[in-house]
Amino acid sequence: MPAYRFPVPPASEITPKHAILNRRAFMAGAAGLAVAAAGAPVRAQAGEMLKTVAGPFSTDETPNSLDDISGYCNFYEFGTGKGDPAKYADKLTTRPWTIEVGGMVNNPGAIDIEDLLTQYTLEDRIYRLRCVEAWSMVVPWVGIPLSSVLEKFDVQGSAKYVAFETLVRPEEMRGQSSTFPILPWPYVEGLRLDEAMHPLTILAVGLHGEVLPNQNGAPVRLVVPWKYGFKSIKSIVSIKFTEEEPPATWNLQNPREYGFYSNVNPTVDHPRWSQASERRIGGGLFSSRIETQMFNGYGEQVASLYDGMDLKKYF
Ligand SMILES: Nc1nc2c(c(=O)[nH]1)N[C@H]1C(S)=C(S)[C@@H](COP(=O)(O)O)O[C@H]1N2
Ligand SMILES: [Mo]
Repeated sequence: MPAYRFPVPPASEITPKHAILNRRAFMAGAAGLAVAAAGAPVRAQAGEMLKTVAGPFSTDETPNSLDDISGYCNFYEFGTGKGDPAKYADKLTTRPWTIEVGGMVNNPGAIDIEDLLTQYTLEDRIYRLRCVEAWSMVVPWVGIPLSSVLEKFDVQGSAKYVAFETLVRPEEMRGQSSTFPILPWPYVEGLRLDEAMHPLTILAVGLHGEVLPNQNGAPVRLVVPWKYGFKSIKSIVSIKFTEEEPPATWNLQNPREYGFYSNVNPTVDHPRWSQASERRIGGGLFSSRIETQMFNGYGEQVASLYDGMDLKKYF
């Protein structure tokens, strides 16, 4: 693989300060309505509107509602049930928050969440999210290309991978305090350098135009739309450049069922179920079954990253 060269964003794409409009008063009214609707999920700390611009690569499919996206989650730090994150993630303190950046870089340092929100252009990116469990959603993320955030750390030429880690804080993450942990903590993930720097790959700080609900990975999570959902690690506190392939939680837990690459691929089944189709969340009992697309529909952008690779072997 050739050494990666960072694209330099034109100055016009860098906005000095982003106003974050406070929508608390409006949301206070909306929250009243949400409580009235029986069973509506709690949206922890959402309510602040982010200033965004339209980003590239959005699908024109209809996005799922904020209630669907924040009510049906995988975030095992808060439990294994799809409703557990919505119930328990409000315990998570998301300020102050920094991501340490290190490993094979010439300028190690940190990313502060306030800087992410104020010093970068926040883009709307409507992406399909395909979970490995064969359900999917359409999520209107608010995010920043990961490559533009990592550029200033000056990656060394011999780096080949990027390793990510989630917060460990059992006092606030009840799934981490259980005697028999369901996963080894911290939750970790990794990407090849060219995958991490691909323009589709974003750090998400919001969805539906608002600050990210805690259960969706506040204050900042990765989104890699052509891979199964579990690669999109939540509540990130560390990013490291490495020469060796980094560990990935589901691959550690069961390497036969979850590979390092985990590209969405309808022709490579999970050992226990088919990956050929998916259930689109939403519409209650009538949620529809649709065909899964190669690379989750992003083949035009990413297929060339895997030229010459046997995707049955590197699943
Ligand atoms: N830290 C952490 N990140 C995580 C997970 C998790 O359990 N812990 N679950 C993953 C899985 S399996 C999926 S499908 C997506 C779900 O994201 P969403 O709940 O925002 O839809 O988050 C991924 N990121
Ligand atoms: Mo998933």
